[in-house]
Amino acid sequence: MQLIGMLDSPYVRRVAISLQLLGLPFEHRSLSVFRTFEQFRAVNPVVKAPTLVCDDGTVLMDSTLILDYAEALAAPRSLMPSGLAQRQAALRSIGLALAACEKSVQLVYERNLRPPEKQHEPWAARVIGQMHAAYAQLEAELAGRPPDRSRQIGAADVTTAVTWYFTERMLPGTVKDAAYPQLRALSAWAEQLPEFLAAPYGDGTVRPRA
Ligand SMILES: N[C@@H](CCC(=O)N[C@@H](CS)C(=O)NCC(=O)O)C(=O)O
Repeated sequence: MQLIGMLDSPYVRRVAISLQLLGLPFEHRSLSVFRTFEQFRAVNPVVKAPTLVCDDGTVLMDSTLILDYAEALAAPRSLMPSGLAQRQAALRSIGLALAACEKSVQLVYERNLRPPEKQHEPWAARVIGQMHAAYAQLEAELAGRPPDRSRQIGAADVTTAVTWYFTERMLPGTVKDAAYPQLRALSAWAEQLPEFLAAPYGDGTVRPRA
């Protein structure tokens, strides 16, 4: 199967890292939804990253739906806990991380795609407030449930770490003074894992481990 999209997208990166953790082989095509719009459109007319072209040619989109398919393919291997309480906690963290991710991406688009005279500061302030609300809740969740570093990283921590890294890289001014020690520690640990190193943030291609 083929994963389409650039690793500077947190959505693409969470899929690239998760597919590796699930042991699923894939080819990565680092197409941009902006710079290579037409090439992307030839694969998926909706031009959404990530896009997954399955082995039978079916085109999937949306990172969470792609990961749902990947989990089914990889079963019984899974990045989600099986116990109900643990699964509920993971789903809550993933929801918070995806909200922080969405708000970060919205702010990047507001800042980078709109001309300065068309930017609407009340909207930006609202989005930044929502992003911090999500990160504050994630920080509290992590404080109560620190990741077990002796075990394989799970789905919630993958999405949280990828999202935090994206915000720090793309919107450094919004989080540099914020005290999120748990998020910073999670990110530092996760970014050293082989699956993260093989899918580095940026415009490169996933480098599968030998
Ligand atoms: N909910 C989607 C969001 C994906 C998304 O918004 N991706 C961005 C790139 S970071 C994109 O495709 N942007 C182009 C567009 O929406 O036109 C997911 O989880 O995959």
